[in-house]
Amino acid sequence: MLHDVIAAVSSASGRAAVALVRVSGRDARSVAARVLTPFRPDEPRRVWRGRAHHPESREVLDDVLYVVYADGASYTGESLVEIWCHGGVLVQVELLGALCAAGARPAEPGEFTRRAVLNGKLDLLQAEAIGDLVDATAPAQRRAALHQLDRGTSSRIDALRERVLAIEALVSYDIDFPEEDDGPVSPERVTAALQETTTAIDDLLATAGEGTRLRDGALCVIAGLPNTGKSSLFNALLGEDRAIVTEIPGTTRDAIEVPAVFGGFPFRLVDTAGLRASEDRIERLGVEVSRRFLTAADVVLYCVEAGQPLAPTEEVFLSSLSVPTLVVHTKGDQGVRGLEATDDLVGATDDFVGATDDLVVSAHTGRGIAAVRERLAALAFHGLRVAGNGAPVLTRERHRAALAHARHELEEFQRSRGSGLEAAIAATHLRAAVTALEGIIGLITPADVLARVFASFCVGK
Ligand SMILES: Nc1nc2c(ncn2[C@@H]2O[C@H](COP(=O)(O)OP(=O)(O)OP(=O)(O)O)[C@@H](O)[C@H]2O)c(=O)[nH]1
Ligand SMILES: [Mg+2]
Repeated sequence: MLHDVIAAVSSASGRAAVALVRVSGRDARSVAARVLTPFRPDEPRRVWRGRAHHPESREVLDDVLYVVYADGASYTGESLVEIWCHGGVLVQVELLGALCAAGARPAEPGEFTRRAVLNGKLDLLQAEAIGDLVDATAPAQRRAALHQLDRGTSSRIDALRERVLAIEALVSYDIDFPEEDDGPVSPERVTAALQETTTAIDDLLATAGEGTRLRDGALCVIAGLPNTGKSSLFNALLGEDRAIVTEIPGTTRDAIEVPAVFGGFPFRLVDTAGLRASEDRIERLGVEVSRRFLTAADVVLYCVEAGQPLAPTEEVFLSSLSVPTLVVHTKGDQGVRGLEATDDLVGATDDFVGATDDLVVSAHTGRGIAAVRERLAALAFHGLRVAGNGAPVLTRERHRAALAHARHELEEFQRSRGSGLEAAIAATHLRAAVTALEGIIGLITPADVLARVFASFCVGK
Protein backbone atom coordinates (compact mmCIF):
# COMPACT_ATOMS: atom_id res chain seq x y z
CA MET A 1 0.00 0.00 0.00
CA LEU A 2 2.85 2.35 0.85
CA HIS A 3 4.22 1.98 -2.63
CA ASP A 4 1.16 2.99 -4.56
CA VAL A 5 1.45 6.32 -6.32
CA ILE A 6 -0.44 9.19 -4.74
CA ALA A 7 -1.26 12.55 -6.28
CA ALA A 8 -2.81 15.77 -4.98
CA VAL A 9 -3.08 19.47 -5.53
CA SER A 10 -0.78 20.87 -2.84
CA SER A 11 -1.72 24.52 -3.27
CA ALA A 12 -5.02 26.07 -2.26
CA SER A 13 -7.84 26.02 -4.77
CA GLY A 14 -9.26 29.15 -6.35
CA ARG A 15 -8.05 31.68 -8.89
CA ALA A 16 -4.27 31.94 -8.80
CA ALA A 17 -1.41 32.29 -11.26
CA VAL A 18 0.05 28.87 -10.48
CA ALA A 19 -0.89 25.70 -8.66
CA LEU A 20 1.30 22.85 -7.48
CA VAL A 21 0.39 19.22 -8.11
CA ARG A 22 2.47 16.50 -6.48
CA VAL A 23 2.89 12.85 -7.45
CA SER A 24 4.72 10.49 -5.10
CA GLY A 25 5.46 6.77 -4.94
CA ARG A 26 7.81 4.19 -6.32
CA ASP A 27 6.30 4.45 -9.80
CA ALA A 28 5.65 8.19 -9.73
CA ARG A 29 7.91 8.69 -12.70
CA SER A 30 6.11 6.24 -14.94
CA VAL A 31 2.79 7.82 -13.98
CA ALA A 32 4.16 11.29 -14.78
CA ALA A 33 5.63 9.99 -18.03
CA ARG A 34 2.14 9.16 -19.27
CA VAL A 35 0.96 12.73 -18.68
CA LEU A 36 3.97 14.97 -19.39
CA THR A 37 5.78 15.50 -22.72
CA PRO A 38 8.62 15.73 -23.03
CA PHE A 39 9.33 13.89 -19.77
CA ARG A 40 12.89 14.02 -18.51
CA PRO A 41 13.26 11.76 -15.47
CA ASP A 42 16.99 11.32 -15.84
CA GLU A 43 18.13 14.66 -14.44
CA PRO A 44 16.48 15.14 -11.07
CA ARG A 45 16.00 18.50 -9.35
CA ARG A 46 15.98 20.44 -12.57
CA VAL A 47 13.04 22.44 -13.76
CA TRP A 48 11.65 21.32 -17.10
CA ARG A 49 8.96 22.78 -19.24
CA GLY A 50 6.44 20.48 -20.83
CA ARG A 51 2.86 19.88 -21.78
CA ALA A 52 0.42 18.02 -19.65
CA HIS A 53 -2.18 15.91 -21.41
CA HIS A 54 -4.74 13.32 -20.54
CA PRO A 55 -3.21 9.85 -20.98
CA GLU A 56 -6.28 8.46 -22.77
CA SER A 57 -7.84 11.27 -24.76
CA ARG A 58 -4.40 12.88 -25.33
CA GLU A 59 -6.08 16.25 -24.97
CA VAL A 60 -3.58 18.91 -23.92
CA LEU A 61 -4.52 20.34 -20.52
CA ASP A 62 -1.82 22.89 -19.80
CA ASP A 63 1.66 24.17 -20.36
CA VAL A 64 3.57 23.27 -17.18
CA LEU A 65 6.86 23.29 -15.35
CA TYR A 66 7.96 20.22 -13.44
CA VAL A 67 10.73 18.86 -11.25
CA VAL A 68 11.60 15.22 -10.68
CA TYR A 69 13.09 14.17 -7.33
CA ALA A 70 14.90 10.86 -6.99
CA ASP A 71 14.14 8.28 -4.29
CA GLY A 72 15.64 9.31 -1.00
CA ALA A 73 16.15 12.90 -2.11
CA SER A 74 12.58 14.12 -1.96
CA TYR A 75 10.15 15.44 0.63
CA THR A 76 8.47 12.06 0.93
CA GLY A 77 11.66 10.06 0.61
CA GLU A 78 10.26 8.30 -2.44
CA SER A 79 10.24 9.13 -6.10
CA LEU A 80 8.41 12.46 -6.39
CA VAL A 81 7.34 14.71 -9.25
CA GLU A 82 6.13 18.25 -8.66
CA ILE A 83 4.20 19.92 -11.44
CA TRP A 84 3.39 23.63 -11.58
CA CYS A 85 0.37 24.26 -13.73
CA HIS A 86 -1.85 27.31 -14.00
CA GLY A 87 -4.00 27.90 -10.97
CA GLY A 88 -7.73 28.34 -10.81
CA VAL A 89 -10.59 25.95 -10.45
CA LEU A 90 -10.30 23.77 -13.54
CA VAL A 91 -6.73 23.16 -14.76
CA GLN A 92 -5.27 21.75 -11.58
CA VAL A 93 -8.25 19.45 -11.08
CA GLU A 94 -8.01 18.19 -14.65
CA LEU A 95 -4.29 17.60 -14.23
CA LEU A 96 -4.96 15.61 -11.08
CA GLY A 97 -7.59 13.63 -13.00
CA ALA A 98 -5.06 12.90 -15.74
CA LEU A 99 -2.50 11.67 -13.21
CA CYS A 100 -5.10 9.41 -11.65
CA ALA A 101 -6.06 8.08 -15.08
CA ALA A 102 -2.35 7.37 -15.53
CA GLY A 103 -2.21 5.20 -12.41
CA ALA A 104 -2.04 7.44 -9.36
CA ARG A 105 -4.71 7.64 -6.69
CA PRO A 106 -5.81 10.79 -4.85
CA ALA A 107 -3.76 11.31 -1.68
CA GLU A 108 -5.38 11.35 1.72
CA PRO A 109 -4.97 14.37 4.00
CA GLY A 110 -1.36 14.63 5.20
CA GLU A 111 -0.32 11.55 3.25
CA PHE A 112 2.82 13.10 1.73
CA THR A 113 4.09 14.10 5.15
CA ARG A 114 3.05 10.77 6.60
CA ARG A 115 5.17 9.04 4.00
CA ALA A 116 8.03 11.38 4.82
CA VAL A 117 7.80 10.18 8.44
CA LEU A 118 7.51 6.50 7.50
CA ASN A 119 10.50 6.86 5.17
CA GLY A 120 12.58 8.54 7.87
CA LYS A 121 12.77 11.95 6.17
CA LEU A 122 11.05 13.69 9.07
CA ASP A 123 10.41 12.73 12.66
CA LEU A 124 6.96 13.09 14.14
CA LEU A 125 7.71 16.41 15.82
CA GLN A 126 8.93 17.83 12.53
CA ALA A 127 5.80 16.58 10.77
CA GLU A 128 3.67 18.33 13.38
CA ALA A 129 5.77 21.46 12.90
CA ILE A 130 4.88 21.47 9.22
CA GLY A 131 1.21 21.41 10.15
CA ASP A 132 1.81 24.24 12.63
CA LEU A 133 3.68 26.30 10.05
CA VAL A 134 0.81 25.99 7.60
CA ASP A 135 -1.68 26.94 10.31
CA ALA A 136 0.42 29.81 11.70
CA THR A 137 -1.27 33.21 11.84
CA ALA A 138 1.15 34.93 14.24
CA PRO A 139 4.93 35.34 13.82
CA ALA A 140 5.56 33.69 17.19
CA GLN A 141 3.78 30.56 15.93
CA ARG A 142 5.94 30.55 12.83
CA ARG A 143 9.11 30.90 14.88
CA ALA A 144 8.20 28.05 17.21
CA ALA A 145 7.19 25.84 14.28
CA LEU A 146 10.44 26.53 12.42
CA HIS A 147 12.45 25.79 15.53
CA GLN A 148 10.59 22.49 15.87
CA LEU A 149 11.09 21.78 12.18
CA ASP A 150 14.83 22.28 12.68
CA ARG A 151 14.66 19.47 15.25
CA GLY A 152 14.93 21.97 18.12
CA THR A 153 12.42 20.07 20.22
CA SER A 154 13.52 16.71 18.86
CA SER A 155 17.14 17.24 19.90
CA ARG A 156 16.01 18.21 23.38
CA ILE A 157 14.03 14.96 23.61
CA ASP A 158 16.99 13.06 22.11
CA ALA A 159 19.16 14.46 24.90
CA LEU A 160 16.66 13.34 27.56
CA ARG A 161 16.58 9.89 26.02
CA GLU A 162 20.39 9.75 26.12
CA ARG A 163 20.31 10.63 29.79
CA VAL A 164 17.92 7.80 30.59
CA LEU A 165 19.99 5.40 28.49
CA ALA A 166 23.03 6.46 30.53
CA ILE A 167 21.16 5.67 33.76
CA GLU A 168 20.23 2.30 32.28
CA ALA A 169 23.89 1.69 31.66
CA LEU A 170 24.74 2.66 35.23
CA VAL A 171 22.23 0.28 36.76
CA SER A 172 23.04 -2.54 34.36
CA TYR A 173 26.04 -3.30 36.55
CA ASP A 174 23.71 -4.03 39.45
CA ILE A 175 21.69 -6.27 37.20
CA ASP A 176 24.74 -8.21 36.04
CA PHE A 177 26.30 -8.49 39.49
CA PRO A 178 23.39 -8.35 41.92
CA GLU A 179 25.26 -10.04 44.80
CA GLU A 180 27.92 -7.33 44.91
CA ASP A 181 26.93 -4.95 47.67
CA ASP A 182 29.21 -2.17 46.66
CA GLY A 183 29.47 -2.10 42.91
CA PRO A 184 31.60 0.42 41.09
CA VAL A 185 28.54 2.60 40.55
CA SER A 186 27.35 4.28 43.70
CA PRO A 187 23.60 4.56 44.29
CA GLU A 188 24.11 8.30 44.82
CA ARG A 189 25.38 8.64 41.30
CA VAL A 190 22.24 7.03 39.96
CA THR A 191 20.08 9.24 42.16
CA ALA A 192 21.89 12.38 41.01
CA ALA A 193 21.53 11.40 37.36
CA LEU A 194 17.83 10.73 37.91
CA GLN A 195 17.37 14.09 39.53
CA GLU A 196 19.10 15.94 36.72
CA THR A 197 16.95 14.17 34.17
CA THR A 198 13.74 14.90 36.04
CA THR A 199 14.68 18.57 36.30
CA ALA A 200 15.38 18.71 32.58
CA ILE A 201 11.97 17.13 31.93
CA ASP A 202 10.31 19.64 34.25
CA ASP A 203 11.93 22.53 32.40
CA LEU A 204 10.40 21.31 29.19
CA LEU A 205 7.04 20.50 30.80
CA ALA A 206 6.92 24.07 32.11
CA THR A 207 6.61 25.32 28.52
CA ALA A 208 3.45 23.30 27.87
CA GLY A 209 0.95 25.89 29.14
CA GLU A 210 2.16 28.72 26.96
CA GLY A 211 2.89 26.25 24.18
CA THR A 212 -0.75 25.20 23.96
CA ARG A 213 -1.70 28.86 24.13
CA LEU A 214 0.69 29.53 21.29
CA ARG A 215 -1.10 27.01 19.11
CA ASP A 216 -4.67 27.87 20.08
CA GLY A 217 -4.31 31.60 20.75
CA ALA A 218 -4.50 33.04 24.27
CA LEU A 219 -8.07 33.64 25.37
CA CYS A 220 -8.26 37.30 26.35
CA VAL A 221 -11.61 38.28 27.85
CA ILE A 222 -12.63 41.93 28.09
CA ALA A 223 -14.79 42.49 31.15
CA GLY A 224 -16.17 45.33 33.21
CA LEU A 225 -19.38 47.06 34.24
CA PRO A 226 -21.88 48.03 31.53
CA ASN A 227 -21.06 51.02 29.38
CA THR A 228 -17.42 51.22 30.42
CA GLY A 229 -16.25 51.12 26.79
CA LYS A 230 -15.47 47.39 26.45
CA SER A 231 -16.83 47.00 22.94
CA SER A 232 -15.14 50.22 21.85
CA LEU A 233 -11.82 48.95 23.20
CA PHE A 234 -12.45 45.56 21.56
CA ASN A 235 -12.92 47.29 18.19
CA ALA A 236 -9.90 49.54 18.72
CA LEU A 237 -7.66 46.58 19.59
CA LEU A 238 -8.82 44.71 16.50
CA GLY A 239 -8.59 47.79 14.31
CA GLU A 240 -12.08 47.16 12.93
CA ASP A 241 -15.65 47.61 14.08
CA ARG A 242 -16.80 44.15 15.04
CA ALA A 243 -18.96 44.86 18.07
CA ILE A 244 -21.90 47.23 18.40
CA VAL A 245 -21.23 50.34 20.47
CA THR A 246 -23.99 52.57 21.91
CA GLU A 247 -24.38 54.86 24.86
CA ILE A 248 -27.02 52.50 26.28
CA PRO A 249 -25.68 50.33 29.13
CA GLY A 250 -26.28 46.66 28.35
CA THR A 251 -25.61 46.95 24.62
CA THR A 252 -23.52 43.79 24.36
CA ARG A 253 -25.64 40.73 25.10
CA ASP A 254 -23.55 37.92 23.71
CA ALA A 255 -19.84 37.14 23.77
CA ILE A 256 -18.01 37.83 20.52
CA GLU A 257 -14.73 36.01 19.92
CA VAL A 258 -12.31 37.15 17.21
CA PRO A 259 -8.78 35.91 16.47
CA ALA A 260 -6.10 38.60 16.69
CA VAL A 261 -2.32 39.01 16.77
CA PHE A 262 -0.81 41.26 19.45
CA GLY A 263 2.93 41.78 19.75
CA GLY A 264 3.43 38.89 17.31
CA PHE A 265 1.47 36.44 19.49
CA PRO A 266 -1.88 34.82 18.73
CA PHE A 267 -4.96 35.76 20.73
CA ARG A 268 -8.64 35.05 20.80
CA LEU A 269 -10.13 38.34 21.92
CA VAL A 270 -13.57 38.18 23.51
CA ASP A 271 -15.98 41.06 24.09
CA THR A 272 -18.57 40.30 26.75
CA ALA A 273 -21.75 41.65 28.25
CA GLY A 274 -21.17 44.17 31.05
CA LEU A 275 -21.28 42.56 34.47
CA ARG A 276 -24.31 43.63 36.53
CA ALA A 277 -27.42 42.16 38.08
CA SER A 278 -30.07 42.75 35.45
CA GLU A 279 -33.83 42.33 35.29
CA ASP A 280 -33.61 41.72 31.57
CA ARG A 281 -33.59 38.00 30.80
CA ILE A 282 -31.40 38.25 27.71
CA GLU A 283 -28.90 40.48 29.47
CA ARG A 284 -28.80 38.06 32.40
CA LEU A 285 -27.95 35.22 30.04
CA GLY A 286 -25.26 37.43 28.53
CA VAL A 287 -23.72 38.02 31.94
CA GLU A 288 -23.70 34.25 32.54
CA VAL A 289 -21.84 33.79 29.25
CA SER A 290 -19.35 36.48 30.34
CA ARG A 291 -18.66 34.59 33.53
CA ARG A 292 -18.14 31.34 31.65
CA PHE A 293 -15.58 33.01 29.39
CA LEU A 294 -13.88 34.52 32.41
CA THR A 295 -13.35 31.09 33.95
CA ALA A 296 -11.67 29.89 30.76
CA ALA A 297 -9.63 33.07 30.19
CA ASP A 298 -5.84 33.08 29.95
CA VAL A 299 -5.79 36.82 30.58
CA VAL A 300 -8.47 39.35 31.56
CA LEU A 301 -8.66 42.90 30.30
CA TYR A 302 -10.73 44.77 32.84
CA CYS A 303 -12.33 48.09 31.88
CA VAL A 304 -13.12 50.85 34.34
CA GLU A 305 -13.93 54.38 33.30
CA ALA A 306 -11.08 56.83 33.84
CA GLY A 307 -11.61 58.84 36.98
CA GLN A 308 -13.98 56.26 38.45
CA PRO A 309 -12.72 54.34 41.44
CA LEU A 310 -13.21 50.59 41.44
CA ALA A 311 -16.43 49.67 43.23
CA PRO A 312 -16.00 47.27 46.19
CA THR A 313 -17.78 44.56 44.15
CA GLU A 314 -15.26 45.07 41.38
CA GLU A 315 -12.36 44.79 43.83
CA VAL A 316 -13.81 41.49 45.05
CA PHE A 317 -14.32 40.31 41.50
CA LEU A 318 -10.77 41.21 40.46
CA SER A 319 -9.19 39.50 43.43
CA SER A 320 -11.22 36.36 42.66
CA LEU A 321 -9.52 36.03 39.26
CA SER A 322 -6.69 33.54 39.12
CA VAL A 323 -5.31 34.68 35.75
CA PRO A 324 -3.19 37.73 34.90
CA THR A 325 -5.38 40.80 34.68
CA LEU A 326 -4.76 44.13 33.04
CA VAL A 327 -6.95 46.93 34.36
CA VAL A 328 -7.43 49.74 31.86
CA HIS A 329 -8.96 53.16 32.48
CA THR A 330 -11.16 53.77 29.46
CA LYS A 331 -12.38 56.97 27.81
CA GLY A 332 -9.04 58.59 28.68
CA ASP A 333 -9.76 61.39 26.21
CA GLN A 334 -12.40 62.89 28.45
CA GLY A 335 -9.89 64.95 30.35
CA VAL A 336 -10.01 63.45 33.77
CA ARG A 337 -7.51 65.15 36.03
CA GLY A 338 -4.82 63.26 37.85
CA LEU A 339 -4.36 60.51 35.29
CA GLU A 340 -1.63 62.03 33.17
CA ALA A 341 1.12 60.60 35.36
CA THR A 342 -0.09 57.09 34.61
CA ASP A 343 1.28 57.44 31.10
CA ASP A 344 4.65 56.52 32.54
CA LEU A 345 3.40 52.96 32.54
CA VAL A 346 3.08 52.80 28.77
CA GLY A 347 6.39 51.06 28.11
CA ALA A 348 5.67 47.35 28.40
CA THR A 349 8.07 45.30 30.47
CA ASP A 350 8.31 41.63 31.12
CA ASP A 351 8.63 41.63 34.85
CA PHE A 352 5.08 42.18 36.01
CA VAL A 353 3.57 38.84 35.15
CA GLY A 354 0.47 38.08 37.14
CA ALA A 355 0.33 41.60 38.47
CA THR A 356 -2.63 43.89 38.16
CA ASP A 357 -1.47 46.87 36.23
CA ASP A 358 -3.15 50.09 35.21
CA LEU A 359 -3.19 51.89 31.91
CA VAL A 360 -5.19 54.80 30.50
CA VAL A 361 -6.70 54.21 27.08
CA SER A 362 -9.04 55.88 24.66
CA ALA A 363 -10.83 54.03 21.92
CA HIS A 364 -11.58 57.38 20.33
CA THR A 365 -8.06 58.80 20.09
CA GLY A 366 -6.16 55.51 20.09
CA ARG A 367 -4.28 56.46 23.24
CA GLY A 368 -2.77 53.46 25.01
CA ILE A 369 -4.11 50.92 22.49
CA ALA A 370 -0.67 49.82 21.26
CA ALA A 371 0.51 49.57 24.87
CA VAL A 372 -2.45 47.32 25.74
CA ARG A 373 -1.55 44.98 22.89
CA GLU A 374 2.05 44.79 24.07
CA ARG A 375 1.04 44.22 27.66
CA LEU A 376 -1.36 41.47 26.76
CA ALA A 377 1.42 39.69 24.87
CA ALA A 378 3.73 40.09 27.88
CA LEU A 379 1.08 38.75 30.27
CA ALA A 380 -0.04 35.77 28.22
CA PHE A 381 3.37 34.77 26.82
CA HIS A 382 5.76 35.86 29.51
CA GLY A 383 7.79 32.63 29.53
CA LEU A 384 8.09 32.44 25.75
CA ARG A 385 9.17 36.06 25.49
CA VAL A 386 11.83 35.55 28.14
CA ALA A 387 13.03 32.26 26.65
CA GLY A 388 13.35 33.81 23.19
CA ASN A 389 13.24 32.11 19.83
CA GLY A 390 15.81 29.41 20.33
CA ALA A 391 14.00 27.46 23.04
CA PRO A 392 11.81 24.43 22.42
CA VAL A 393 8.14 24.69 23.34
CA LEU A 394 5.71 21.87 23.93
CA THR A 395 2.79 22.80 21.74
CA ARG A 396 0.64 19.71 21.97
CA GLU A 397 -1.01 17.64 24.65
CA ARG A 398 0.58 14.58 23.01
CA HIS A 399 4.04 15.88 23.91
CA ARG A 400 3.06 16.92 27.41
CA ALA A 401 1.36 13.62 28.24
CA ALA A 402 4.28 11.53 26.97
CA LEU A 403 6.86 13.60 28.87
CA ALA A 404 4.79 13.44 32.04
CA HIS A 405 4.60 9.69 31.54
CA ALA A 406 8.39 9.44 31.15
CA ARG A 407 8.82 11.47 34.33
CA HIS A 408 6.40 9.20 36.18
CA GLU A 409 8.36 6.12 35.11
CA LEU A 410 11.58 7.67 36.42
CA GLU A 411 9.90 8.27 39.76
CA GLU A 412 8.61 4.71 39.80
CA PHE A 413 12.11 3.46 39.10
CA GLN A 414 13.47 5.43 42.02
CA ARG A 415 10.68 4.17 44.27
CA SER A 416 11.26 0.53 43.27
CA ARG A 417 14.95 0.89 43.93
CA GLY A 418 14.24 2.36 47.33
CA SER A 419 11.94 -0.50 48.23
CA GLY A 420 14.68 -3.01 47.47
CA LEU A 421 13.10 -4.40 44.34
CA GLU A 422 15.45 -6.40 42.16
CA ALA A 423 17.41 -4.07 39.88
CA ALA A 424 16.32 -5.87 36.72
CA ILE A 425 12.66 -5.35 37.59
CA ALA A 426 13.12 -1.73 38.64
CA ALA A 427 14.91 -1.10 35.37
CA THR A 428 11.76 -1.89 33.38
CA HIS A 429 10.62 1.60 34.41
CA LEU A 430 13.68 3.08 32.74
CA ARG A 431 12.82 1.16 29.59
CA ALA A 432 9.27 2.52 29.76
CA ALA A 433 10.62 6.07 30.14
CA VAL A 434 12.81 5.61 27.06
CA THR A 435 9.85 4.27 25.10
CA ALA A 436 7.70 7.26 26.11
CA LEU A 437 10.41 9.68 24.96
CA GLU A 438 10.86 7.81 21.70
CA GLY A 439 7.13 8.03 21.10
CA ILE A 440 7.32 11.84 21.13
CA ILE A 441 9.92 11.95 18.38
CA GLY A 442 8.23 9.09 16.59
CA LEU A 443 10.99 6.51 16.71
CA ILE A 444 8.32 4.05 17.76
CA THR A 445 4.93 5.21 16.68
CA PRO A 446 1.78 3.15 16.82
CA ALA A 447 -0.55 3.55 13.85
CA ASP A 448 -3.26 5.26 15.91
CA VAL A 449 -0.84 7.99 17.01
CA LEU A 450 0.10 8.59 13.39
CA ALA A 451 -3.55 8.71 12.42
CA ARG A 452 -4.24 11.32 15.10
CA VAL A 453 -1.26 13.45 14.14
CA PHE A 454 -2.26 13.55 10.50
CA ALA A 455 -6.00 13.86 11.04
CA SER A 456 -5.79 17.65 10.98
CA PHE A 457 -3.64 17.90 7.87
CA CYS A 458 -5.09 18.98 4.56
CA VAL A 459 -4.78 17.13 1.28
CA GLY A 460 -1.53 17.74 -0.54
CA LYS A 461 0.59 18.25 2.56
N1 LIG B 1 -15.17 59.75 24.90
C1 LIG B 1 -15.11 58.43 24.80
N2 LIG B 1 -16.21 57.70 24.82
C2 LIG B 1 -16.11 56.36 24.70
C3 LIG B 1 -14.86 55.72 24.58
N3 LIG B 1 -15.08 54.39 24.52
C4 LIG B 1 -16.42 54.22 24.57
N4 LIG B 1 -17.06 55.40 24.70
C5 LIG B 1 -18.50 55.64 24.74
O1 LIG B 1 -19.02 54.92 25.84
C6 LIG B 1 -20.30 54.37 25.51
C7 LIG B 1 -20.31 52.88 25.76
O2 LIG B 1 -19.37 52.28 24.91
P1 LIG B 1 -19.37 50.69 24.63
O3 LIG B 1 -18.10 50.39 23.93
O4 LIG B 1 -20.65 50.27 24.00
O5 LIG B 1 -19.33 50.17 26.13
P2 LIG B 1 -19.52 48.67 26.66
O6 LIG B 1 -18.71 48.54 27.88
O7 LIG B 1 -19.28 47.70 25.57
O8 LIG B 1 -21.05 48.67 27.06
P3 LIG B 1 -22.01 47.41 27.28
O9 LIG B 1 -21.90 46.52 26.10
O10 LIG B 1 -23.35 48.05 27.34
O11 LIG B 1 -21.62 46.79 28.56
C8 LIG B 1 -20.56 54.74 24.04
O12 LIG B 1 -21.36 55.87 23.98
C9 LIG B 1 -19.16 55.01 23.52
O13 LIG B 1 -19.14 55.94 22.44
C10 LIG B 1 -13.69 56.53 24.56
O14 LIG B 1 -12.56 56.05 24.47
N5 LIG B 1 -13.88 57.86 24.68
MG1 LIG C 1 -20.43 46.27 24.78
